[in-house]
Amino acid sequence: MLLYDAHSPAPRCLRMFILEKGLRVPAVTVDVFAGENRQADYLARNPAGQTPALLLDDGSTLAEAVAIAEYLEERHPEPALIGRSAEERAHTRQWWRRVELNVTEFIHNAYHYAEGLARFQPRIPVVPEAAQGLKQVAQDRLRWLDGMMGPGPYLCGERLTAADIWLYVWLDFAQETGQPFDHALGKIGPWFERLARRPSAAASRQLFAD
Ligand SMILES: N[C@@H](CCC(=O)N[C@@H](CS)C(=O)NCC(=O)O)C(=O)O
Repeated sequence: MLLYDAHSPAPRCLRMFILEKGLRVPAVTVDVFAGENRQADYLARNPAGQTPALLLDDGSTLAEAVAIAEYLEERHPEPALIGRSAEERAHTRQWWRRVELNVTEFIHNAYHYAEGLARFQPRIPVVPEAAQGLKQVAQDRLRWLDGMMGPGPYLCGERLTAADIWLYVWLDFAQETGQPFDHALGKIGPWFERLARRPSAAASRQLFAD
C-alpha cells in the first residue's frame, strides 16, 4: 500500500482519518503546487490527476478520499470511524454526504475560482464570477448543519466519525484561505474547538513522508 499524499485539504482529511485509526501507511508526497499531479507519471497512476490516491497491493490505484477511507475502514474496522453496525454506518454516511455536498464542495470550488484562481486556471474550468455565491452558500449550509446537530459532541452524537474529520479539515482550510466561518454558531463553534484539540488535528498538518 502506498499513499500519494499532498499539502492540500483532501489529503489532510485522509491523514487525520488514518491518524485517528492509529494506522501507519507508507506515503510519498506529490507536489501539487508544482503541478506534479498533472504530469504523465502521476496520471498513469491516477488519471483524475488529483490527490490523495492509494496504490493497493493488487497494483490498482484508488482515488477519492471518501472511497479510500471506506476501504481502510473495511480493512481495519477498529476504531470505527464510519460505524460498527449498518445503522451507525448509514448515519455517518448521511452526515458525510451533507457535509460534502452542501459545504465542503462549495468551499473547494470557491477556492478554485478565487484565492486559488491563478493556480487552477491552467488546470480546470474556473468560473470566477461564481466564487462569491459559492462562499455564501457554504456559510448558509453550515448554519443549516448547525441547526440539525443534536446535543452530542459530534455530528453523529457521541461518535467521532469521518464526517467530523471532513468538515473540520475543510473549515480549517477555509478560514485560512479567505472563507472564515461564523464561530458564534451555537453547535458548530464549540464543535470546531473540540475537533481542533484532538492531537490528530495538529498532526495531520504534517505530510506523512516528512
Ligand atoms: N473529490 C476528491 C477531490 C480531490 C482534489 O481535488 N484534490 C486536490 C487537493 S485538495 C488536488 O489534488 N488538487 C490539485 C489539482 O487538482 O491539480 C477527493 O475528495 O479526493
